[in-house]
Amino acid sequence: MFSSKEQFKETFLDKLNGMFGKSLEEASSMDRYMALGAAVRNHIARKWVKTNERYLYKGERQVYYFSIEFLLGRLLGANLLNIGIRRFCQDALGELGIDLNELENLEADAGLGNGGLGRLAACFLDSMASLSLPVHGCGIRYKYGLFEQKIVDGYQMELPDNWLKNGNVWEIRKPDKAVIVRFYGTVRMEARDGRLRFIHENYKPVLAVPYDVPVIGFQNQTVNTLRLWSAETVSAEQGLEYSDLNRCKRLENIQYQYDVDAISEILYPDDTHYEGRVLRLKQQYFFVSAGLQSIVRRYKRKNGTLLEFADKIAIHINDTHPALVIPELMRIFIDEEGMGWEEAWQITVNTVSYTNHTILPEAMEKWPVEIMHHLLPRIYMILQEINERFCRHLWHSFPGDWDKIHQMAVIADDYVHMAHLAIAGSYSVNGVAKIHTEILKKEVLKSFAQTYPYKFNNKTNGITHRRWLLQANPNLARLISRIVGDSWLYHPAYLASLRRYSEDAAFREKVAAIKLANKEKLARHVRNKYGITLDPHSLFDVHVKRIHAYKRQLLNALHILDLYNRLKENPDLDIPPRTFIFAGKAAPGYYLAKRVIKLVNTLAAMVNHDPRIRDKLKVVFLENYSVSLAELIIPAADLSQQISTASKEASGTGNMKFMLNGAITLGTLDGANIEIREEVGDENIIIFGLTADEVLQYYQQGGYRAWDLYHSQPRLQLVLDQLVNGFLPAPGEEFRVIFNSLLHDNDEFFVLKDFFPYAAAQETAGRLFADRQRWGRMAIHNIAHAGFFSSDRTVSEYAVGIWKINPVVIGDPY
Ligand code: DL6
Repeated sequence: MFSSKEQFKETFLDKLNGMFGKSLEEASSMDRYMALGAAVRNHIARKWVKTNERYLYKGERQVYYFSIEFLLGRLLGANLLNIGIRRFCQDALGELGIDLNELENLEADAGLGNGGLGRLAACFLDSMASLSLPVHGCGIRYKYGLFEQKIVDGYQMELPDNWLKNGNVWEIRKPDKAVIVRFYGTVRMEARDGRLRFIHENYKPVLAVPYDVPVIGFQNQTVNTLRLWSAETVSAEQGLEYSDLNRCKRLENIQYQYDVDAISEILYPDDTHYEGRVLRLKQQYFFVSAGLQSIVRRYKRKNGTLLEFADKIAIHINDTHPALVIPELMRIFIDEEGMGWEEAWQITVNTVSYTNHTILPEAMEKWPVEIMHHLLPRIYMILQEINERFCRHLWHSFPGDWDKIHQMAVIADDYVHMAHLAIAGSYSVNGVAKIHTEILKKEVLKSFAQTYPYKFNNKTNGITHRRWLLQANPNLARLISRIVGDSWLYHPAYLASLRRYSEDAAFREKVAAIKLANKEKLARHVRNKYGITLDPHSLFDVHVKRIHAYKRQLLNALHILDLYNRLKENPDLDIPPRTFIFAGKAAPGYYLAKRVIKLVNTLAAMVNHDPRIRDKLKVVFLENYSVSLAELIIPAADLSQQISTASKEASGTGNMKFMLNGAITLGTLDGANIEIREEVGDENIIIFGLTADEVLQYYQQGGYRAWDLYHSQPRLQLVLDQLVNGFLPAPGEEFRVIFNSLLHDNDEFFVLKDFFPYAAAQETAGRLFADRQRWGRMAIHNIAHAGFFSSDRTVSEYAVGIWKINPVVIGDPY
């Protein structure tokens, strides 16, 4: 621990001198940020080493959480909070004339993820360390994170996110722990010592170098590790075997360098569309192979044998992107460790568990056999063997039912089906919200659930209340602790004790005052950045998340247009002033989603400048949605739009962050909204629209007749016509594609079908908001019931129900 402010200041100044050769006066703000980060990292270094030693010594089961995305955001603020020295640092730096907030804002977001899946992984890391659980992350150190979004003329432009340009003070490069990953080549079989051996030859080696990032638990002694792998060319210094070295020399040319660099260069910017790109498969195998090689190597060094591997190691795969852990573990066990198939398979299945995050058919990964075979010849052989044995096994469950076996096969119709592989090769398969797991079991993966009922289970998602309340909304966090004590920090379920204060008018006032201050802060940001003035007393109606047809930003936009029409017709329409806030990125190739962004910006340009509606409506689209921006927006929200087409959103986690900050959900009965309703009760949430069963039934019948709605509803007809008749201030046929998707393509996501129920729900929201006392009660009920949605609860359920691990308490290292 820093013994005093003086000692802290001395350490900080030493770092500044040592790292940059500059005095405090000479140093730039960035130098100061880097020096502070380095001081903090040094500060936890001993705990980090001790945590690793303790894990090794205790011999308890370790979990490795493999994820192709970790959407971490900034780390300085979170680390200071978790260590428990934020206030102390703020004061000490203040004495040096340095503003800690300013330094925190200089940090680049680690945007190594697209959205829900990657952010969930980051929340889990925080909870795992805070619960003293021996869990490590394994992923890719992308040189460029998710693209930076700029809005130019209302259109989304994508710029590279060069987040490492100033270096990353949190990571430690560990070249001595590098391993080689092999691509391409051929496999030769050879009989030796009475055994068939598989020799992978003529491959292209890639050096996987780990960068370790500390994951600091909340006010405990645990510092876990997130290991991110970076691809490098192989060179002589790496101490390679002679044969590898020769091959590398031959390969040392520009193309080789280029191919290798590409592997960890960029994060693929689409989370809902599977794309069969070779580079993506390379990324997947790259981190899977590197991660497993290092796990097995470490395990063997300690234990000598692999006999108890599955008792001591659990590998969790975050969706199917890391599903190659299954054939790769088999390869290591069989080819490198000399195990027989049966033994290797048993250990593999007992080691691996899998989370499914989507039922969208277009997101289900399947790799063309040709690509798999060419890129990973030995892995493909193993996949063939897995498939053959799996199909034989299915024959016992469904004798003679070839159709079913074909539907469930790991390899079928020239594709490798990754979800099928993940289910066949794991002991646990979980969905991420009750309804999602039910849909998996009853619809999407029904035959698998019949075959392996014991594997399927639900683990409703969660978020870390430390980042999303304590850090993002410190005034509310302080108020809560003053009123009910701070046990909620360690046991978020204790937030429930706030419930009775919903009847306390003075407390409601205080909560409302904090909300107003957060809204003012956001309004200042909007004014400074966009020159738009927002009324902080208006209803802040927020829709922030990836832009996707199923998330229905379009429904929100059409309703704004309808409201605008009605307000123009009747400027005295009795609605509370509203500020519609949007943010979110569209995948660069997702044409329709990008048009929706343009539509929202077009509405903003029209509405914000129309004097006739007298500031009753404002629309803003905040560019470059990120974890940091979410931390600014969410505490300022009154209404949280969670309006996906029912059945499509596996869980959602934004919904949880908003309720934790006292926003009321306006949502469909989809994903975790259903469980939010169970927690807060019907009277504290606004629900509308088709249910998942109704949606699925419509799909079975081939949809509904969108044109009938268009012809029978003049209000809706007007709005739709306005998209294409030149009413909107945008060039020519800009929104024709949206019009067509709704009418000619028959409204796949039921935007028109849910339009009037949505408009009615919005009216309800406006009415409730106008009754400040009622709204205040609802807000407090939402905060009080958010404890269930802490990722501490979720991760505890994984620990007990899937991984079968216990906390390992790390003793005080000082
Ligand atoms: O489980 C985390 C998150 C869910 O909350 C979202 O509902 C879901 O859409 C998201 N899925 C993805 C894409 N997944 N794949 N593959 O991000 O996961």
